[in-house]
Amino acid sequence: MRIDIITVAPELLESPFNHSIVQRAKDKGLAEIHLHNLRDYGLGNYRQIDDYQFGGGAGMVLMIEPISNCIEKLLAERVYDEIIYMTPDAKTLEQSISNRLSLKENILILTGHYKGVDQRIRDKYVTLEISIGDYVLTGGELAAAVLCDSIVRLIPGVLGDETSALTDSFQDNLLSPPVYTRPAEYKGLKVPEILLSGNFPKIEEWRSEKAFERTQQIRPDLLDENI
Ligand code: 6GU
Repeated sequence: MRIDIITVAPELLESPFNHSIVQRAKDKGLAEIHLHNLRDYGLGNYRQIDDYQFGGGAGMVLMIEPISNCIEKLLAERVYDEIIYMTPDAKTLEQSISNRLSLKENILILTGHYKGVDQRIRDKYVTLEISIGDYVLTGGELAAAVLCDSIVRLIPGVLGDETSALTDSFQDNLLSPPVYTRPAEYKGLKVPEILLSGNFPKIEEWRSEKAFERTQQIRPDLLDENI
């Protein structure tokens, strides 16, 4: 998979993509991530990329021309399966979206800043708009890092243990059950007996029960979605 990201702050994305799962995917040749600094497409001597909004109001808007020039250059090189705009005024990211995106060849991600981008960019190029939750970040870069991490770890071959992504929270709209490791007792705090029993059907049953209980307590809204 190839992911291109257009951003005004590429340095915010370098660290997350040079560590952990995403680095592993890059090393294995399963994912490529290319950052494009919007400033390189800025207009005039000052490389202008934003301007005041028509109609007045506080906050700058990213201009159509630099973004359009950058997108057109990339579109001339390859076909994108999705052109995604990261913005708080969009549908919230869910596991099902990451699952679907992990099967794509080429994804282009545009991250906003300030008041966002000129609406004409969204109308003309963007095929999918994603928010990562109901709160406001300074820019879309951290949101793009979240999206990419959630996608890249699902690419077949990226995770060492092929089954581990399947048992994540949310893969079945349930939160994960509690987990424990050695020691079996620490200062009087014990691991549930069942996990030490070696009775694997019973252990699975216990885990399902706990996952359901936890979901019911913390995220009952997820259970409605299972119906
Ligand atoms: Cl995608 N961008 C920004 N700026 N804030 C957000 C967001 C995105 N998702 C949640 N908050």
